[in-house]
Amino acid sequence: MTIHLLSETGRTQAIDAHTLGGAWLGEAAPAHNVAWPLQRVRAPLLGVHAQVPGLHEAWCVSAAVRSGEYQGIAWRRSGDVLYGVIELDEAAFATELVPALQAATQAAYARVFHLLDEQGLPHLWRVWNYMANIHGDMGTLERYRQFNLGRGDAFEQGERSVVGRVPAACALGVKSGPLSVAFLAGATPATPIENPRQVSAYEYPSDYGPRSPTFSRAALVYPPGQEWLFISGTASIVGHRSVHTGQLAAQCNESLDNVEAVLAQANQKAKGPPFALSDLAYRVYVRHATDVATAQSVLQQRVGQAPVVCVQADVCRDDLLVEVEAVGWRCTEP
Ligand code: 3EB
Repeated sequence: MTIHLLSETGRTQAIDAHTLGGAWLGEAAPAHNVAWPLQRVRAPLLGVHAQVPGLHEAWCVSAAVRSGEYQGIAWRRSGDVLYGVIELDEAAFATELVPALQAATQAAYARVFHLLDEQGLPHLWRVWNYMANIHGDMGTLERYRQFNLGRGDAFEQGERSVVGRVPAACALGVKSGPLSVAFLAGATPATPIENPRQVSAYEYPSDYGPRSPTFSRAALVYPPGQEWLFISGTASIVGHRSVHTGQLAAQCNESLDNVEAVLAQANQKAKGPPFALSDLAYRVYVRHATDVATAQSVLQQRVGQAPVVCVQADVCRDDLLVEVEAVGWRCTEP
């Protein structure tokens, strides 16, 4: 498995035939349809990539792929790895009992778990979550907290643990659009990694919502002959508290201190030689588009020539200005 960043014109039929799935980053809709499951990340591209209408991040494989559709999930699998995308219109889930976003989230994850069980690939490795208006309903129950209720319930009903062995993830707010969940899953469990500088998200106190978020700080996963490291969305949080409120550069550095700490933990469990910060590929979410130059320069100073894509999105706590996620990979067999 490899990951490719492609402009629309960089795509070819040969690439399409070997793509498990991927994301389209950018505010504009992609000009062409693709046959593979595609998550639209409706977030403006910033910085060095701002000139192109959008970018594909594609997960490519060498073996044959098989495609399917299950209750709104577009999926492809190759061997024992599956990538899927589900986008749900919240309005279709409105009831009087629970908020629509909570119900939609629960339905999305219930369908994902059902598909994965049916396909014999029950282990979620990495999940990408996007939703509109993430800080909405602050007066009652903030929408991100509604999302956490739906996700946690679905994990339990799908007979998945909500602590310990949970997937790497991110959860961001975008301006508009459906609830969008993309995922990579496999036949073998991921090795979850936590950050000693932070309280595990699944143990956050109830100050952050009635149900703690269901994700690990990182996950090591093992497609045949490979080792992949997925570092979850990582922000300026120490313990369980947000730090450096209102200070962008300090939040960037704290986020990278956290990425570094997660990397150190991962390297203790990794099979191959240690991953360095400069070995990873990064996606950075900045709340304010005007912050991108500072964020990009702080980041690039610490990660060197590593690829960085910056987009505008809302980090799930309203006092956080930036969030950094990363992925690393290598072959473990010649
Ligand atoms: C944090 O550390 C920042 O709810 O899936 C990061 C990664 C965050 C994933 C999620 C949330 C999620 O709490 C927010």
